[in-house]
Amino acid sequence: MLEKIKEILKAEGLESAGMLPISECEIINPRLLPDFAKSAVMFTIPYRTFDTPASDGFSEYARMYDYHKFARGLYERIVPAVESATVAKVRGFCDHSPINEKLAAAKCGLGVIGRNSLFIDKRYGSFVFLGSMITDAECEERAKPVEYCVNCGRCAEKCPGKAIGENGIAPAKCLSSISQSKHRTEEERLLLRENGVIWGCDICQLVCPYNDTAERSKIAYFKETRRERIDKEFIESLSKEEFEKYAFSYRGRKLVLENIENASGKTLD
Ligand code: B12
Repeated sequence: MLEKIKEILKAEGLESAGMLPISECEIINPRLLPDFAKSAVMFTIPYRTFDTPASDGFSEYARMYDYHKFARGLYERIVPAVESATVAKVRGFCDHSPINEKLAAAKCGLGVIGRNSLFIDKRYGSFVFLGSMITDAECEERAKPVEYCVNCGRCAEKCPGKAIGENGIAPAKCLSSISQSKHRTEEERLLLRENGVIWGCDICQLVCPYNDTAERSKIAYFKETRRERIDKEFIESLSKEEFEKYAFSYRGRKLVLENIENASGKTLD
């Protein structure tokens, strides 16, 4: 079963996949869990295409077309193929998923969990998105023991919000979370400004030694849509339809522009 699914994913340029029983997954959003769920297929979607990181305040995932849309298109193509190849019921997720995707990928043995709480793929480092397919097939694979990074501590040391502790990240202190929030304190705005953060944050990934030797993504969707520079003029110039192709659109254009203004050092009302 897993071998057939791997072949289908490989034809899409996705080379790393594993499977585990649903009982081994941490359910974080029970309402999304299909009632037929018996197993989860996890796979990685590499998105690092850069050599030198951009410095305009937009994190890597935000400077290319939205990965949720990539996943939607992918599932439209592969779910029917997986169902007919395996006679199983399948539902695809990415991010908005019933399970803790990082933990599930680690339990499939695809890589390790970093101190920054992110999943680190063996070949592509942490700049990978995770896709999950929940199926009604009995799982022949056993969950692997979770492996962790070497704990060099660089991510915790460099995290501007001091969000990384011994037990993972405190989401409320993570600048990625703060940048996406419509309600933040003046202190949080200052933290964004001082660190030039506009949308999402990659600091804990950029300092991670596992990313030093990571391979680059070969996926055309990310390679072709990545923008080297994003600024106020660019955001303002986008039509509604173009704007909505980016992941940052979900909070509206006003917040993105407000964040750009904030990072430029201007005081906001
Ligand atoms: C909610 C969420 C966020 C939130 C909160 C993150 C969090 N750790 O809770 C915010 C907005 C901060 C966020 C940011 C990012 N995210 Co996010 N996110 C998710 C989502 C939807 C759920 C995560 C979750 O709740 N997991 C379950 C919790 C229980 O586990 P945990 O994440 O390990 O959380 C632990 C800590 O938070 C800790 N904890 C809780 N409170 C406190 C308090 C203190 C003081 C301490 C020390 C610890 C602590 O306990 C938890 C259990 O061990 C997943 C998709 C999914 N369905 O899994 C994507 C996901 C994890 N995100 C992803 C990405 C890409 C990012 C960003 C890199 C985006 C960016 N560039 O800004 C950043 C990275 C920040 C980071 N270092 O984690 C990818 C990660 C891929 C990978 N390689 O691992 C995922 C898997 C989405 C996907 N399908 O690709 N994310």
